[in-house]
Amino acid sequence: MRYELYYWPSIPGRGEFVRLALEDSGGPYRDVAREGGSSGRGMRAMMRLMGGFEKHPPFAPPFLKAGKEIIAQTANILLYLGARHGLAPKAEAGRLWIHQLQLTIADAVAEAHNTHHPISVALTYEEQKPEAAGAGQAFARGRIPKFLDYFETVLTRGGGHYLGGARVSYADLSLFHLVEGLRFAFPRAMQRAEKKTPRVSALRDRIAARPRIAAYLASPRRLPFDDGIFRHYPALDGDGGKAR
Ligand SMILES: N[C@@H](CCC(=O)N[C@@H](CS)C(=O)NCC(=O)O)C(=O)O
Repeated sequence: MRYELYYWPSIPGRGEFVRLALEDSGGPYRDVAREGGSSGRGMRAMMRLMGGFEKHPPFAPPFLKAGKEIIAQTANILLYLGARHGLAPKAEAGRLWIHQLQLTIADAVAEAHNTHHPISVALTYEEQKPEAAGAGQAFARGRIPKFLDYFETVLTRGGGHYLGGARVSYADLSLFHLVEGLRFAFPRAMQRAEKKTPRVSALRDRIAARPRIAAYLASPRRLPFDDGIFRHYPALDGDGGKAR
């Protein structure tokens, strides 16, 4: 099956969690909203699916078209892909465990996003800068270490190289992206936190070295971080400076 991924064309964002699973499984896929470049052809196709007459319309990207199915919600898409491409255990207990880890990663992603939009997604960052500085500093101080410690504990207790134990899953690919995003947005906090979570850092390196992922990271398909979910505002990273 040739999958179609739909996600905003200029940021890695939540689309990247799906992209990493698609890249790692090696199957061909279309990144539809990026097609046609500045002509906007791909974006129009994405907006048509969101605003059209689908029986199961997605609320927001990312979503995946697999044959006639349109599947949205990042963790839901990965649940689907994981089962079909050897990126999740076959037994139900294992599948639910990996899904649970993915939902925890989704919680961390939402919190990271909400540091620069603490009042509302509907307002710009500039409209909530003082609140964002407070939210960012609390996230950097308290929540980043808490999330990383949790994944460190999972890796320790699992006794293997991956979150699920001996075999890689989509949750490992997602933890790679979470670490990458947090390093970009909160470099100071991450430098501090990662000193205590060597297994998480080693997992990040192990994923980056997977041949298909390494090839993807070196390709133009990989988008740089900028002003998406993971944004670098020094004042949010606890440098004591003024919010910019
Ligand atoms: N829980 C959803 C969140 C989806 C989401 O918030 N997508 C963002 C981009 S990363 C979006 O376009 N949101 C539009 C909106 O919420 O109005 C998921 O994990 O996929």
